[in-house]
Amino acid sequence: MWGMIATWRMALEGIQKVTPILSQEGIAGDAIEGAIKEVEDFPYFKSVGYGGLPNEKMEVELDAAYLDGSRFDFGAVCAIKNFANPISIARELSHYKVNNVLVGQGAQEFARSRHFEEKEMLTDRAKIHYHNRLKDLEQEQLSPYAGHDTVGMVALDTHGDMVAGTSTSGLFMKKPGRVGDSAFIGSGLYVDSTIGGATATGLGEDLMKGVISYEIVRLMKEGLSPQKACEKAVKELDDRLKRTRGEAGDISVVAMNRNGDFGAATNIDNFSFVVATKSLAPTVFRVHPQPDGTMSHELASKEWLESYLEERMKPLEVKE
Ligand code: SD4
Repeated sequence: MWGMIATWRMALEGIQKVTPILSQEGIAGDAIEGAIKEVEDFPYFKSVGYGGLPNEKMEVELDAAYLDGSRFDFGAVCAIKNFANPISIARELSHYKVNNVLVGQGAQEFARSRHFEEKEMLTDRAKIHYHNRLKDLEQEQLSPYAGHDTVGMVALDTHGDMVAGTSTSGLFMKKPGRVGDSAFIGSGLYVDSTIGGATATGLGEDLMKGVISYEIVRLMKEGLSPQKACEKAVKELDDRLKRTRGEAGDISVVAMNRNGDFGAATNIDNFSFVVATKSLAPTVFRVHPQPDGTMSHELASKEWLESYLEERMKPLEVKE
């Protein structure tokens, strides 16, 4: 068996690219790194890698993490600037015994010393988004946190090894130095090859409070299917936050177990995910929460897939 699951439709091309690695008995780590790099390199996905949306000071600061669920190797970079592929740097850091999580300048110095590709990650398109958001904020008092899509993935290879990875520019207009859940083991991602793995996207500040990826893996260990584990973890965190704080941020998750069974759940309307297994070509599903806390997974239509890309690639007008 092999399989791979990822947050959001934007992971489709990356997953399509790496499924041959998994089907030809390659390793999960190479599939995760290869697929996430594909998302990082695509300039129109505005919350991951190149073209990622900047912070308040119009600087692109990126978070990424890599966890090997067999060896329990973990690496992460936080608020790193001007490197093309944070996921590769996180994977490299996972190979060491200590110094596995590096932030800001320390992460950049490490990446430079290992000759990772340096790149100006702020695109002209992202500058227009920044400018327009400032205009919107002036006029409509929009939340600076609206609009964000992190890529998170879990892969299972034919050797039974599992790996998880994340990459994000975090929240648009975040404070410099802000780090979300994506870089934190247990929150943005978790995987144990003897059980399964999970990864999250949404409002990092809230996702962390439920250590949600770990919670999903823990529920799978108790015997829940990936789908039931995702549903239960999302519902409990959403309820808990609403009860105490009156509101819950966006919470969306995907999971896969060691048999290649998968699940996805969300508390929002427009979450999508990509999954591929030995018996399922890379496929995009949209997730619709039901009133009873269960989810329906709808196969994304051709029209929906096309309009997703069109929307992201359409010319941007600079707001006056
Ligand atoms: C963060 N969780 O930095 C990330 C953002 C995200 O979909 O997932 N957006 O809080």
